[in-house]
Amino acid sequence: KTDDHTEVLNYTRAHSAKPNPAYFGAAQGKNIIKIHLESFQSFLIDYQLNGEEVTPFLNKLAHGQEDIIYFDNFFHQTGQGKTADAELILDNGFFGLPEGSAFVTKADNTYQALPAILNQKQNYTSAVMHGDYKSFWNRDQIYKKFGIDQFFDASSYTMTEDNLVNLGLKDKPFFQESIPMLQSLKQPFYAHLMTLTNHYPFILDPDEATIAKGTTGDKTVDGYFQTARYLDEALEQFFTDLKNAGLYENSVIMIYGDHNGISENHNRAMKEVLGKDIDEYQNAMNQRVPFMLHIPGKNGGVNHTFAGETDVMPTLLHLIGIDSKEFVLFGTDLFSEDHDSTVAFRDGSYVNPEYTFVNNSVYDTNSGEQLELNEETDSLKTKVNNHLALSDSVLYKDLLRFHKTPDFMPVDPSQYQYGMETE
Ligand code: GP9
Ligand code: MN
Repeated sequence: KTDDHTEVLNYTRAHSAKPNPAYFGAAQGKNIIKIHLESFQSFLIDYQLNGEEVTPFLNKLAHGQEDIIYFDNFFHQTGQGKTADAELILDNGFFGLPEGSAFVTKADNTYQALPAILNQKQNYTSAVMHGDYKSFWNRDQIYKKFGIDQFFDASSYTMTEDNLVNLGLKDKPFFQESIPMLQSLKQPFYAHLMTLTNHYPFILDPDEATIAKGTTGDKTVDGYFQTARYLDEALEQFFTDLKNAGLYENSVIMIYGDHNGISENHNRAMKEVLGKDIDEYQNAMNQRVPFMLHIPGKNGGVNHTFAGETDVMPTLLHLIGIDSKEFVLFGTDLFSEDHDSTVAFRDGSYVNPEYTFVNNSVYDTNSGEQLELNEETDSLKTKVNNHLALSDSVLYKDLLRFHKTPDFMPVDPSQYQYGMETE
């Protein structure tokens, strides 16, 4: 119904944050290289295992090397759709579903996704690169709805047995083989590179491991350090290769962790790793994932703003010089003075600089001390539930069918094809 569309639109328009003039259009015409760090949690940054840094390159980036802006209070907002939820959120600015994966169940919906918007408004081309087969998570169907021009899936890479571990292609050959693909794209481009090695069950060939395993006795947690180190090395090489290929200078580099890698089933081992009890407060803190941005011409450093994955799309649109307010987006620009720093989790929990609300209990975000529920935490709870419900109605009721906005045409999925069609 169009009433539902109006209700959502009134909400997202009122909630949206106006751009920061110092950042609006700052990256206009630049390529966007978006790097997905599979299952990477922020606790790894600066973590020392037996006195040794686990991810030395990412640590340098987190401390401003390469003029990277590191957001150290950034949280994932995914649900059961895991990677697919992270992709959905980052490219559409609303949440995945409370159950299942919208990539699979809502592929027939209408979308107004970032790749299509960048294409229509600023003439960008788009590509996704990933060392798994194209139908996983129904990507080959939904990417057409997002207007993704090219999808380099496993069939574009060297998938020999030596090159495979965990869910697919190892990150080192993946990045290496992606360079010529990036060079083949018409500029400016929006390219999304999705890594895979740091994925459950976190296995790595011993001859490729350059750090010892953890010593908790929990195989998952112990292996996680080795695959995270491998990813870190792959990323460092990729930065070098991007520079040598002449692709670094003219590009925004965006790095993000999609969701947690270590679930609550591993609390005993994580207590040993972090040196503190993993109660529900600490579990919420553990949902931090890195978010990093290199914007040509801007200085790097640590930014402590509380934010989540829904905030990425409005931030990118503004950096490219596109007003986010005309689209149906639930996050707010990270650089805006009006940024909303309450981060909603998929299950209705939330975190902001003051309060961490989980399972109807509230904690001081800084100290972890339990607090009494109060008027403010109650009203935030209502606000978060309403926020999630309105986001869900976009998907459940396919509301973008009704959303018309200037200079944006509905995407025609039949215009896109990825390799040989099998269906
Ligand atoms: C598979 C990869 C992993 O292609 O994206 O997905 P996940 O298991 O993290 O959802
Ligand atoms: Mn994932």
